[in-house]
Order: sequence, then C-alpha cells, then structure tokens
Amino acid sequence: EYGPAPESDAEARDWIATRGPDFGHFIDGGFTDAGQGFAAKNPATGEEIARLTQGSAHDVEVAVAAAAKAFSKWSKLPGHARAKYLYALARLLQKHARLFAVLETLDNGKPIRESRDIDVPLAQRHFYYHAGLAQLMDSEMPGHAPLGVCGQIIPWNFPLLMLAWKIAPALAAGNTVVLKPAEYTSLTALLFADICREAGLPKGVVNIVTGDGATGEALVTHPDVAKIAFTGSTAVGRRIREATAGSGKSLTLELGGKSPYIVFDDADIDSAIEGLVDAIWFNQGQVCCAGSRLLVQESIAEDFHARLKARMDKLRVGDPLDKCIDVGALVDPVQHQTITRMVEANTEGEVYRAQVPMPEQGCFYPPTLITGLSPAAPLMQDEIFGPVLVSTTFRTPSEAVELANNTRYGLAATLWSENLNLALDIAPKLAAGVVWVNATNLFDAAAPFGGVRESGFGREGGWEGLSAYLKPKAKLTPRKPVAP
Ligand code: TXE
Repeated sequence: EYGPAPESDAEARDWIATRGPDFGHFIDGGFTDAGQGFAAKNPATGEEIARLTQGSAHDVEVAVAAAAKAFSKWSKLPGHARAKYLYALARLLQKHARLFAVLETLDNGKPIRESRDIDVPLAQRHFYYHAGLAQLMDSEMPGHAPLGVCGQIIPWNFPLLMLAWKIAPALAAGNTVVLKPAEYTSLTALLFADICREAGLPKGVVNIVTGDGATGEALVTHPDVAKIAFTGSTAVGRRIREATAGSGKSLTLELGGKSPYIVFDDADIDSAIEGLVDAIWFNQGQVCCAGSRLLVQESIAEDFHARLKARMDKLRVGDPLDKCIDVGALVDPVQHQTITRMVEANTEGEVYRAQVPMPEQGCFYPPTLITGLSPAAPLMQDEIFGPVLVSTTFRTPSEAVELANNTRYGLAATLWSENLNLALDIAPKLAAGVVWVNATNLFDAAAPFGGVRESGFGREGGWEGLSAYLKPKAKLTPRKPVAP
C-alpha cells in the first residue's frame, strides 16, 4: 500500500501567473495582447487556471503573413543550420521538462506519471530526431523543396507531443508554421512559444494562434497556407478534406480509430492483461490508436475476462498530480457526457465497472469493460475515446482477422500469441498502419505512424513523415550537344 505522492504544481502555477493568466497568441516572435476568449480549466477540479484568446480570421491572417515572411529566409538555411535550432529546442524541452509535464497534467488531466515519462520525453526525442534529419537532408534528399507556410491543427489528448509531431518535421524540412492547439489544452503550446524565444528561433518561423474550430477553419481556407496537417476527429478531417479539395494544398490527416487487441489462446496472459492497461486505460483511453476492441479466443475468454476484471479493480483513479495514479481525469465535461451517453445507449452484453474508489468531483470516468457484444453493436464500431473497453470472442485465426478488420477504421492493431508462425501469418492481414506483436502502444520518432481507411492518410515520423513536408523538385539543365 502506498500513500498519495503529490507532485508540486507551484512552478507551473507561477508560470501561469507571471506569463498570464490571460494569454494572447504567439505571432512573429512575440505575444499579442490577450483578447476575448475562453477559459483553460483543470478537468480534475473544474478550476479555471487561465484565459485564452479566441483567434479571429484576422489573427490567422497576421500569423500566416509572419510565417510567409519568415519562410523566405528559413527555407534557404542549409539543413545543418536549421538543425542547430531544433537541437536547441530539444535541449530546452529537457531543461524545462518538469514544468512542461506538470502544466500538461494541470491543463489536460492526464496522470503526471504519463506526462513526465511519456509525453515530454517523446516530444524531446522528436526534436532530437528531426534535428538529425535536418542535418542529413541536404545530402540525402537533394531535389526536394519545402512547401511553404504549414497550417497545423492538433487535438487535446497529447497536446505537447502532437505539437512536436507537427512542428519538428515541418521546421526540419524548411517550412514555417502556424499551429492551432485544441481549445481545451493550449497551455503547453504557449510554454513552447516561450522556449522558441529562448532558443533564439527566428521570428515568424513558429506562430501559435489559440481558438476553436472557427480559428482552425480560417487556417484551413487561407490561400497562403501550402499544407494542412490535422490530427483530430474523423468528422472534422472529412470537412477539412472537402474544404481543401482542388485548392492545391497538401494534406495529412490523422483521425480516429477502433483498434483491435487480439489475444490468442496460447498468449502470455499476464502480459496481455498488463498490455491492456496500456492499450485502453493509458491517458483514460483518449488515444487515437487505443486498443479499444478486445478480441479474445473463446476457449480462454471466461478466464481472461475474470483476470482482467481483477486487474481493473487494482487501477488507481484520482488526482492526476499524484505520482501513484494510473487513471486521471477526462479532458472536459463534454467528453464525459459523450462517453456516458454512448455507454447508456448500449443495450447489449454485460457492463463491468472497476470496483475502485472514485473521486467525488472532477471529470472522472471509471475503467469499464463491456463483454458479449455482437460485432455490429454501435459500441463495437464507434470510437468511444474514453476508458471503455469492448470485448467479443472468436474461435479461429481467420475469424479473428475477419472481426479485426470489421471496422471503418485502420490505425493500429495488437496481437498476442507465443506462436511466431501464427503472428507472422496474421499481422500482414490486419488493416492497420501499425501492428504490435506481444506489445502495444509503442512509438518511435523514426517509425512512420498513420492510418488506412477512415483513420486518415499520410504518415508522421521517419523519412516518410519528413517527405510529407517536402515537394520533389526536378532540376533539368540543358546539355550541350555532343559532337558525333
Ligand atoms: O475533436 P475535433 P473533438 C475524436 C474522439 C473524440 C472526438 C471529438 O473520438 O471523442 O474526436 O473530439 C479543431 N476546421 N478525436 O470534438 O473537433 C479543434 O479546435 C478546422 C480523435 O475535440 O476534431 C481541435 O484543435 N479545425 C483524435 C482539433 O480540430 C477544427 C483526437 C480537434 O478537434 C474544426 C481528438 C474545423 N471545422 C479527437 N473543428 C485523434 N485522432 O487522436 C474543430 N477543429
């Protein structure tokens, strides 16, 4: 038994108080005055912690103009010169790691263990990796040119990490950016603006405009934006695709998922259950590639579910700043209502909620398992984006593949088996951008991440991710006629 181990939020609150608590946008290397806007809330308590400015079309206009001006110089720097700035940003993310982690947890509600050990270190790694690519680019990718001003729209589930996934490759490739963070979680993006200044990044290379969907739309439709990189819901992704059709803008979309988590009867059950804790309760299940659909072989299903329930009853739900907590708060009451509504509308199967103490206030939802659903049940098909795992059974490997692919999504898949031949046979048959075998939720800056079907298109990470920020440019010079 451990007692609570709270992480201090004093430094983060100091930062909010001195830099805010009313925040403007970061445009052309400086912060604008705060304007009309909305509250940043701590979802674990409902407390208002800062106020953010709603970005207008005019704000987007000014930010795009700053980025366009900066592009003329930034894009001409040799790769190794851009790398210097990316290394500086990576080091500053390291230097201020604790502040970033606590601020993220305050703003988003995710357990400090995750922001400290996963979000912030992966964001650092993304900048280090892309600094390396920037250095190599000139020799490895001659004949490629940056696109121009990139509009980047990110979600609230991994605010800093998604910023890193967007900004690092764009800058490495020689583009400049206007980034719009999600309205629920903008604070670490504004702290990142601070470190852009500390790194001496030239003005206008990174601009951050806060606001909601309307601000995002102004960015999407701006004629001087050469590329839109979006991570978020499939519905908004579709709108963006329609809005940019025929505009000549490049587009990458990283959207929702309903990723299968397949457990064969010969799997290492303890590891498969521990993997599920990561797959569906990591970040309260608010993960695009969450293993949210459990497919377990019929012969072991009863035992597996019993052991899973026992494990669920050991999850600790509560104050995200407590270092011992496994499951924190959902990002916002709106998400809480959506999840509650979806689960209440379900008429099939059996619902099991973890038998754990729940905080009395704040945006918390208990870890939940729903067994015995038919493949067509809405909860088997629709992304819940919360700590709710749905489960069904299969008899044969081919039935497992059929069930796994019975979805409109295709972001990730996980399979557990001790039979290497079986794993090698099944993995390529799964419609997914990534397949994890006897592991789950593994990411690397060098590994291209992205989906198929309604999970989107384009990749982030690795050379593929960098290429999405470049255009091939053929240079043909006339040859002198050769004497016969
Ligand atoms: O997402 P939105 P929401 C899924 C998940 C979740 C659901 C709704 O299922 O429950 O989406 O979440 C900006 N033009 N995912 O409503 O609206 C918005 O301001 C341009 C999966 O929060 O897609 C924010 O910055 N931009 C997902 C970003 O889009 C617009 C992560 C994402 O918000 C816009 C998040 C518009 N018309 C949600 N409307 C994942 N793939 O990880 C909104 N935005």
